[in-house]
Amino acid sequence: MTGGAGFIGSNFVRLANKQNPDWQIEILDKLTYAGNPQNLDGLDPTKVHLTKGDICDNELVDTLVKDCDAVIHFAAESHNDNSLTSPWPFVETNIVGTYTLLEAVRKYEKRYHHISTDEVYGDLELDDPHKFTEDTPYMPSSPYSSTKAGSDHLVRAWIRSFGIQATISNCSNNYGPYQHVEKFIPRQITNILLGDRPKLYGSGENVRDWIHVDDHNSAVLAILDKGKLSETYMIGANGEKNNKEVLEQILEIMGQPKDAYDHVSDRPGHDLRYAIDASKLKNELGWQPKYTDFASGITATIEWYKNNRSWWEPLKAQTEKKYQELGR
Ligand code: NAD
Ligand code: TDX
Repeated sequence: MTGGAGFIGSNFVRLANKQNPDWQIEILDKLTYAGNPQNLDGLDPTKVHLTKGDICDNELVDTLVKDCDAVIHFAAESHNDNSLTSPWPFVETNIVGTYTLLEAVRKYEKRYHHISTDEVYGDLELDDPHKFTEDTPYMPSSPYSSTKAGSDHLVRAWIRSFGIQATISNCSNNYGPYQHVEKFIPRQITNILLGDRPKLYGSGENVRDWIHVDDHNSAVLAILDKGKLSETYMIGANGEKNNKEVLEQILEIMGQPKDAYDHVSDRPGHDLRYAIDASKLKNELGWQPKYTDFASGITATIEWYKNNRSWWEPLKAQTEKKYQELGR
């Protein structure tokens, strides 16, 4: 798998190792600012191995893919705000990196699963009765989402033109342990823990469809196990909430007044709403989310950040400096 030292990837390694203790998991990760080998601490080194390297390095990718049974591709440049200030790493990793993996799985005829996002479909109006499905047309808004859309198109073309054995999943916003402090939920929790005020972009009416990271990953395992080749699956857990509601809930759980935050300038091109219809995954593969109560999922996540200050404190100053420069 790629990107196993990042947020979702490292949680995937833990879950996969627990559910399939016989699997040998080889991780390829560049260890960018978003990757941390400590995220894999405590895992059995005879079962989980990390190779530091770039998914754009075709010789390295060739060597690793040759010896595996399946490739699960999590690695990406993943943060929208970064894509607005420096888009090139997004084009390189998300598009050229995916191309490099696809060429290797084509050469060695390996099973491939592609991790993607709901952001490839653009955004919805707040009152739109429709949600994103596997048939929603692509309409990405940001450099991040457009490079993820580009990578999805490469996978679809490699399936149709070369017959590779692949599946794609498009998931909504994840939360849970090990998420970088640049992202919305960890940024606000860690601000509060440091005595700083949380920062809400614009009016805070933007809606995200929150899913616990373990539910995303259990869906990926279900697709690997039972998914139909060439198919795309939407992953979501009916977790729609606007940013203001999420922030107020975090403040309340952490014993702060509900209005103890700052409104800051909005993200350019900010998508208004994402919402996922995961019926296909549920009906065809029998998948169900476990974390259906957002309040308890977010409370456990807050506890994790309280108890793991040494994990996030070294990341905080530099992340906030970048936001300060952006006025956000
Ligand atoms: P992350 O930024 O936390 O982790 C990304 C990982 O990829 C890091 O370990 C990083 O070192 C590695 N990486 C980056 N560039 C690389 C390269 N060129 N070669 C090798 N490794 C490289 O990201 P995340 O939030 O865990 O997201 C993982 C995947 O899930 C991404 O594909 C993302 O688009 C997708 N996704 C994320 C969310 C979300 O809410 N975070 C939702 C839906 C889909
Ligand atoms: O400080 C903040 N204040 C704020 O109001 C930050 C960092 C964000 N926001 C808003 C912007 C979004 O509406 O919160 C929402 C969530 O922001 P992010 O955590 O940056 O996530 P988003 O842009 O929605 O994208 C995430 O979900 C889909 C992941 O980062 C992507 O990798 C994934 O594809």
